[in-house]
Amino acid sequence: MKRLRLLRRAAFMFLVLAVGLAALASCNKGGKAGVTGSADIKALMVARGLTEDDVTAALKTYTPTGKKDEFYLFASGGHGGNMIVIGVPSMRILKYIAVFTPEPWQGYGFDQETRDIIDAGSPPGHPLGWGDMHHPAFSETNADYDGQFIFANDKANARLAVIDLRDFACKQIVQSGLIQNDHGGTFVTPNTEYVIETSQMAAPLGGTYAPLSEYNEKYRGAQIYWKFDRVKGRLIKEESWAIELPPYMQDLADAGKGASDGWSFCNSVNTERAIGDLQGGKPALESGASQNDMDFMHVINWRKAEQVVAAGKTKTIAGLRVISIETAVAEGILALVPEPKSPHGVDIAPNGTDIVVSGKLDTHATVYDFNKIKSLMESKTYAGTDPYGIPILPFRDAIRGQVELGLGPLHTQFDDKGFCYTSIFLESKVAKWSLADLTLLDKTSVHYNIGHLSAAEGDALHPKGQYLIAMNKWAIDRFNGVGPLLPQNFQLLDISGDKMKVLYDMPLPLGEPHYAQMISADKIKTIEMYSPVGMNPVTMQPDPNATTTEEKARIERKADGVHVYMTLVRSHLNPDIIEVKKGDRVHIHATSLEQALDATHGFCIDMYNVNLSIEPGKVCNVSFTADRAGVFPYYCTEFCSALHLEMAGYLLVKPD
Ligand code: RUQ
Ligand code: CUA
Repeated sequence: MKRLRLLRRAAFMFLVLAVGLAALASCNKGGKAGVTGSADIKALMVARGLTEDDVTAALKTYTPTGKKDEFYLFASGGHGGNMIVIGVPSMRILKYIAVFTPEPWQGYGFDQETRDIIDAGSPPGHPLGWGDMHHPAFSETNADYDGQFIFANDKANARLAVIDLRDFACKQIVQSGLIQNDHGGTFVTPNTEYVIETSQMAAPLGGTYAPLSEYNEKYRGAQIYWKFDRVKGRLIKEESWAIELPPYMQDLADAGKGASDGWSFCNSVNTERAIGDLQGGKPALESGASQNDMDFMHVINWRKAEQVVAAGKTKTIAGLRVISIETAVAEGILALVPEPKSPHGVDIAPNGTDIVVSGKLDTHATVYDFNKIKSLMESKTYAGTDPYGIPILPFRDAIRGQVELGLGPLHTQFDDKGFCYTSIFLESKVAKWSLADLTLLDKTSVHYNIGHLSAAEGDALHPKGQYLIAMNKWAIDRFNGVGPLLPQNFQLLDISGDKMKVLYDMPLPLGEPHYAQMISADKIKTIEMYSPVGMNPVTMQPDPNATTTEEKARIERKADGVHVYMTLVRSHLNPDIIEVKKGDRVHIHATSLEQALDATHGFCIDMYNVNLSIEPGKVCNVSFTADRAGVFPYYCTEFCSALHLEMAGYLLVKPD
């Protein structure tokens, strides 16, 4: 089997090389290599059943060893709770970044630092063991990705995470206490002033109780503006605020840019305010929420809302300053615009004025004109108000036009040439259309059930074009079977020409990715190690428990237990024998003395669930109670050197 696979791989590499040579030879007429090459290629193509299109696609994605990718794709890992980093166009997985879910290889959720991160976003005393990551968003400078941070939301528990792109590690998780879950996150304002998070299921704000019979009066949505401190790399709750919204099911949002900078837009479904209740003989939520022909986009002037907050016109709920609907209406910072049936996705075009919304139960993409919306708000030209007194702008006067795309349009991305790409869920297609003339130009089949799509920097001020990823749910027949739980399928499309072309299928077998953002690789500047020795990876500051030279390695008995100041360097741990008494609290402070890129160590203690990843220069702290007597070997878990197996020691727990 293995030999067959190797042979096949060798054959394919040869094919690719040969096609390359053939291409060269045909430019350089008279070259003999092309003739032989093309005969061999033909034979290989026949043997493997490949068409010319297949070979062309292979040539566009195949990335030989040592060659790097042009783009990074950061995809949410759905209920895997992690973020998946993929190179484009090779589609090679580069890293799973542990975020909402503990992950042993990275030691995430095992050392004190990362446990604290997870705990901070969990209900007190109830650490959450998973999350449902939905929408990643890069930090931005002047509305373009800057490659410094990426944020993501956990829809299930209304948490937000901050990931530092210097070391591809999660540094912070927050939960507001205001809302119960959040589909509409994360969206970043053009200079990362705020990270926007919006509730999905309405509930009494602040996590209190009210019966569903009081849904219309007591249940509310909210949009939270999390203040981001770029220097600290942290979301600051004390400087954040929220705006109360009606109990519609708020959906995705987007922050304005260019002309619409200072504004945000959030669609909603269930303006019917249905609550389900099948047991009570009422229609299911899905049908109750799909009665109206129009739902509402929420238009928010956040720049003005900021001033309302500064003027103290807020109430405090769960420690967060909240602008009430009443105040928002009185201050003219909130309006609604009708949106065709069950909208999904609201995407601001690079021009800053076109706002693209798709209706899941409508065949069009509707393009709103920000300037029209703004002047309707300024002139107070309303078509009415909703039950909460929020002005509704007239639909026809707010739009620039519509384009018919197909059944179930969802999300739109943009390229560098003025084209839009919209996912068409029910048809399993991507539609390419012209923003200027609102005309459909091309449609290509993807496989299948496409949700989001992601073009290179495709929602920034300056999209890059070239590639697009179709994020398809459930790869039913694309790959070898793995049982009933199907992987997802990311398809790479070439969008550089007039017609889109599918180049590559990539199974994604961990969680259900929702959205991804793609960034030019040259914007990502990673560190190679934590430097100088003794850095705390979360604070990126020297750790107070660091042991910066091996001479300082020691064991100290203190009032709160046994402290082990350990160093790791190829290929030994010091101390390599730890003796404690049964019942002792043990605190390990492990410091890597390495300052080379290829020198990661790990540390585990058998049967005590202790597991750390200690990259060069890093400090990890972990505490446990030695509640079982016996002899417990410990060792380094990374294959770090020829004598890696000998990088080990003993924990001796003496019986009473
Ligand atoms: S949503 S498939 Cu969860 Cu991002 Cu549109
Ligand atoms: Cu250090 Cu293996």
